[in-house]
Formats: sequence, structure tokens, C-alpha cells
Amino acid sequence: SEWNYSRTTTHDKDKETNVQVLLRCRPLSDDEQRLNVPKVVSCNENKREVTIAQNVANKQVDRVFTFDKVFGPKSQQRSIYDQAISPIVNEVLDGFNCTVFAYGQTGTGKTYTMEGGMRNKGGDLPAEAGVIPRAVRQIFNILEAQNADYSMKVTFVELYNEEVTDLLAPEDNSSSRPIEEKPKKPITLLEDGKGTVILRGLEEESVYSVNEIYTLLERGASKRRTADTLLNKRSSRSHSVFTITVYVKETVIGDQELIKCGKLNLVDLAGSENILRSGAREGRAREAGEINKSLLTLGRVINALVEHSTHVPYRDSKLTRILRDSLGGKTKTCIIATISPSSYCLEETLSTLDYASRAKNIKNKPEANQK
Ligand code: ADP
Ligand code: ZZD
Repeated sequence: SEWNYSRTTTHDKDKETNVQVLLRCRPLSDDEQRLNVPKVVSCNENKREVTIAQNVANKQVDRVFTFDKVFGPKSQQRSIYDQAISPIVNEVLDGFNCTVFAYGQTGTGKTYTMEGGMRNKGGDLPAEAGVIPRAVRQIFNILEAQNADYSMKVTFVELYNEEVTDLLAPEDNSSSRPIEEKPKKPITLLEDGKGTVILRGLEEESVYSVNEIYTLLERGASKRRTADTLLNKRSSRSHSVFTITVYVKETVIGDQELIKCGKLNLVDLAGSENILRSGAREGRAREAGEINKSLLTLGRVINALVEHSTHVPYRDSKLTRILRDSLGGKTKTCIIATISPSSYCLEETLSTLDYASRAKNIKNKPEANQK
């Protein structure tokens, strides 16, 4: 292109910011309500506190956790977006790289939060639309309102068993074999000189309208559903990463034109229960190990950063290689931890709350690509 490459400025270096950690508790489902499932979680949004009622040896022992924001069971998709994600999208348009992770047990609302559901078709966004469609719409709205000269690229990948799948690759209908047996175009990780990982073989789709993105989202969601049917509950053991990269042409005095570039990674992690069950079982030991390698390594990276260890094991998994800059790097990062209010999930809930509390101590040094 005729545009100059964006460059890094130095004046905003050394400004450390903690990873922002939000907590969202889903409501009891209709079934759970019918069955009178006991609740052990209470959320105080104003105090940003989550309290877990625990009964230990017939004594009521409460545990209280504090987060940057707390969203209780009644919280709407729109309010989470407006309060927590919209400011992040503005940072992306200011030239920062930002990442939002959803972390939690399967069934607690990671996908609901990141993607959401769709009831009414066409027209406006449904009330259940999650972070991804809302972020896409906001980015287009702002750039169109500014009459900006911009371009936008999106990628959507799934990481399963340490293998990267392109969820946006066009459907191959020439073969009737199931997806698992199809020779996939391999996507490999490639490091550039500066330690940034590039996904080689991945199609970057340029998009020009909200509707175009929705077509791509539909393709991605349907591809994942196919994989899910073929391999039971694959999606609870896989990570999905949706990335929007925005380039905005800035008019600069003189004959120089500069491009402001920002990137937003929206990550739906594998169910956190997969960490605890990572012990290799049955004849699928290697597969089990591989499935959980990225999630295990993510936990180890967080621990190493929090404990200021000299060695941070980024290189041990694909997920941590791809998202390295989001963990202790120059990207602004937000983690949304999701939990269930049910007493049956107590153990997993405490484990998620501990994990999320630890992540609050990670420090990044956000740096704009260009200002
Ligand atoms: P996960 O991705 O963590 O496995 P899902 O997003 O699939 O969980 O959510 C599990 C179920 O709970 C889905 O049917 C989803 O629609 C519902 N759900 C999750 N969070 C909420 C919420 N905050 N409000 C209403 N329904 C929710
Ligand atoms: N969570 C749904 C998809 C699923 O698991 O199938 S909801 C949003 C982000 C990324 C991919 C899909 C979507 C989703 C959607 C549903 C059906 C067809 C296309 C896209 C969605 C939901 C609300 C608004 C826009 C897109």
C-alpha cells in the first residue's frame, strides 16, 4: 500500500497498568430454578464484591473477592458492553492493542458474554448480542461518524489440541468426508524479528460493512458447530480468538501520511474445568495433554508474571505464544471471569475466583502503535 507503516512512539512508555479483571455471575437457568438449586454467590456491584457462602464443618464461612467491576445475575449484555468494553474499543481506535479474555467453567456464560445469542434476525442488534458484534458495530459507527479513511481486517481462529483452525476459511463442499478428516491448510506460528507471532496461512478478511462481518461471523459460528457435532463438546475444550485490526489514515501536516493502527483480540477460552482434569486418562493421554497445554500454560504464565519469575513460559503453548503481548506486554488486557451461582459449582467457582484474583496483579505497559 502507499501508506506508511505505523511506528511506535516512546513518550507513553513505562506507564504500567494492571490487567483489568471483571466478574460476571450468570443467573440460574429455568431448569435450575425449577429444581430449586441453592445459590452460594451474591454480588454487590457497587462495592465490586462477590461473596461466596460456604459451609465448613457446619459453620458459615463467607469468602469475599473484589474485582475491578462486578456484574450480577441481572446484568444485561448492553450494560457490560457500555461499562467495560466500550472504553476498550475507544483505546483500539486511539492506536492501542487490546485483548479481552473470557475465563471460567463451561456453562457459566463465556460464549454468551463474548458472542451472545441471536433471536431476532436482521436489522438492529439483538439485546442478547455479546461483545464481538457490539464491538464491530461500535468501531464502524465511530469511524463512519468521523468520516475516517480506514480499513479493517478480521480473523477468527480456533485452537484445539494445539492446532489452529481458520474459522473463516471458505467452506469446502467438494468433499463429503467429515471436517476432521479433511486435509486442512495448516496454520503455523511464525515469529517476526520483534517477537510478535504471525499466523502463517491464515486468511485475513478485509471488511467494509457491519453486514459483511456478520456474514463472516455466521460462517465461523457454523464451522464451529460442525466441528462440535463431530467431536462432542469440542468447543468447551477449545479456545477461540476473534481479532479486529483497524487502520486509520491520519492526515499529517507536510507530505507525510501516517497510519494509526489498533488491534482488538476477543478470546473465548476453553472451560477452566479442563485444567483440573488435565491428568492424562485412558488411551488418549497425549491428546488430553495437548488439549490442555494452552490452558495450563496460560495459568503458568500468569503465575510467573505475578511472582516476577525470571522465566515466563510463553513459548510452551500456542495460545500463550499468540497472546504473549497481552500478558505482561504492551497490550491493554481485560479478563472477564464467569461463574455460576449454583452450589453445585462451588469448587469450580472458587477456583475461578482465585485465578481471577491472581490475574489482577499482572502489569502491562500499554503503548500506542502511533499517536
Ligand atoms: P460457556 O461458554 O461458558 O460454556 P455459555 O455461554 O454456553 O457458557 O452459557 C451456557 C448457557 O447459559 C447458555 O444457554 C447461555 O445462553 C446461558 N447464559 C449464560 N450466561 C447468561 C446470562 N448472563 N444471562 C442469561 N443466560 C445466560
Ligand atoms: N454464540 C452463537 C453465535 C454460537 O455459538 O453459535 S452468536 C457472534 C460472534 C461470533 C460469532 C457469531 C456470533 C452470533 C451469530 C449467531 C448466528 C449467526 C451469526 C452470528 C451473533 C449474535 C448476535 C449478533 C451478531 C452475531
